[in-house]
Amino acid sequence: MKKLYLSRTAPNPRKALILLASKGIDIDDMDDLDVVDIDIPSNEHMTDAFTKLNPMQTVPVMQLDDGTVLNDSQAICEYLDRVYGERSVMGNDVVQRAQVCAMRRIAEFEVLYNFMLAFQHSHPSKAQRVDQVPEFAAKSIERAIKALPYFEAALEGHQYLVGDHLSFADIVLYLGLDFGKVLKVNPADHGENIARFYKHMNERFSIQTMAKAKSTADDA
Ligand SMILES: N[C@@H](CCC(=O)N[C@@H](CS)C(=O)NCC(=O)O)C(=O)O
Repeated sequence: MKKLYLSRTAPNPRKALILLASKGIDIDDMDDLDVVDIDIPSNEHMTDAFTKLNPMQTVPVMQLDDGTVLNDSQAICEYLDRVYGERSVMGNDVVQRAQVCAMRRIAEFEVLYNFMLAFQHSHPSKAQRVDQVPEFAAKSIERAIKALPYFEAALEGHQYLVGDHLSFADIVLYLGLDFGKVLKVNPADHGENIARFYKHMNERFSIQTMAKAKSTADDA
């Protein structure tokens, strides 16, 4: 049985959860994959057993049947995309794959990563993990915000960033915008297209919606 170690509220593990959900796959109802919930606030990712699995002490981590360990969200999502579901969210032809890759990297490095840096340098829960430079937080938020007009323009007249279907670039941009809310950056304040995009994605993939889907599945 494959194992996927994750936290359902942290952005990098959420990439895998949303990727599968976007393909109509309920992660808690897969025949060949077990989910192992890791509680970051209580440092479950710092235990000896987990550190042996992933010396980087981060989630998500996936362990395949033969023991192979994938300890990066992009790698795990590439794997999940190829193995599960019909349509690839990484793009369905050479050009689309390249476009999704470009958009995904800009969303990741300019938006999500800068918000994550701001959080790591300002939140008390990260003080032990990060040598915090509090002034860096505001600068990182500024840099993330500076990238938003690019996405506002890309979404003009389009529901998704690449082509007519949801892609992994949309998932990463959504997670970046969603994480920005933790830092009091409201997507609705950064253009009509971003506001519409965020609302649409959030209706499908918010932490609350996905938790509800899980509890409904559990209740059934
Ligand atoms: N490169 C890694 C980064 C993963 C990462 O930073 N995960 C965060 C959650 S979003 C984590 O595990 N943080 C643990 C901590 O901050 O102590 C990936 O994309 O998988």
